[in-house]
Amino acid sequence: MSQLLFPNVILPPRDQHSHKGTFGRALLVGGSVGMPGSISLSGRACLKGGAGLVTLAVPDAIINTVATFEPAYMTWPLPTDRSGHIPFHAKSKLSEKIDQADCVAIGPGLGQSRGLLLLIEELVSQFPRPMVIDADGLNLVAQSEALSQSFRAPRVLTPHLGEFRRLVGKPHLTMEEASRTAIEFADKRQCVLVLKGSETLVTDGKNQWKNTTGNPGLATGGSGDVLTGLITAMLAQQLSAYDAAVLAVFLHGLAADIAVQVTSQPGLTASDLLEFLDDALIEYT
Ligand code: NPW
Ligand code: AMP
Ligand code: MG
Repeated sequence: MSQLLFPNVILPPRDQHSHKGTFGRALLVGGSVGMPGSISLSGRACLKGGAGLVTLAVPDAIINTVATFEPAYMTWPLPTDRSGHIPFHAKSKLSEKIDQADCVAIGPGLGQSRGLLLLIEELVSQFPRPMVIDADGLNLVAQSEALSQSFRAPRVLTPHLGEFRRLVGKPHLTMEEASRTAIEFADKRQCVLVLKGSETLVTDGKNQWKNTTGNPGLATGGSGDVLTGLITAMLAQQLSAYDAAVLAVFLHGLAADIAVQVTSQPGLTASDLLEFLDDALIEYT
């Protein structure tokens, strides 16, 4: 915490007469039977990061569980297929909400199936506004021929090393090699790449931010799902894709650094982390 390098990104102070519509409508798509928690953590982080209205589109089999985790977000039921995932025919139900969204996140706890591959191909190529792609969203992009070209709208991809190896089809990349490849990937595919690790790299191919906040307390299930929600919150508040990713990565790590002043590193959970996002925002602004 001693050598804090603050990013040069401004989250504008809130206008006295602002209202929830001012801070954007975020739609988060994910969850599956067995993984209701991940998308909930993303949704809660999106609220804590300041998005005005947050809706979680999840399989109807888990919607009651997801809704019970947090009263401040809304939920939107999608069908559940026999494997507990969202099927391709959920597209029409989803589009009712997607059309109203200022930004979308897809992937936490989503799982993988043939139907989801087709669904993500449509969403990622057609949604005209910013989108965060994480977790199984990345694994599906990695399998898609149709998504192997440049992205045509702002896209933030948030792989850890394992996910990045799948994305580029190189199972043995070291972190050092991955950092170089990430810059090339972001440049070629016209996206923002967040290569997560102990020193997360954010790049759009031209600019790089090497993050200095965070600690091994973050090495716990769900901490990446929190980051996804936080990036989405920054997009909802109209930061550019690159600035949104940089600020969210910084605040996510800062929250963890503040957290371990009062909890242990092993004892830090992703749910705890949410409670410290406020302190990080206060320290930042
Ligand atoms: P290892 O273990 O080092 O040998 P996966 P996932 C490798 C959901 N979650 N960080 C690693 O190798 C997510 O949202 C739900 C991490 C291993 O082979 C996803 O939808 C939760 N891994 C889904 O689970 C809480 C690294 O990659 C593989 C790595 C699967 O996501 C948990 C692991 O990656 C979770 O968020 C690194 N730096 N480097 C919930 N509460 O609902 C290499 N690996 O298989 O994509 O698993 O990240 O857990
Ligand atoms: P995920 O694997 O998707 O849950 O993401 C894990 C999150 O925790 C990412 O934001 C990582 O950068 C962060 N993280 C994991 N381990 C560490 C570590 N040792 N030091 C700092 N951050 C970490
Ligand atoms: Mg993850």
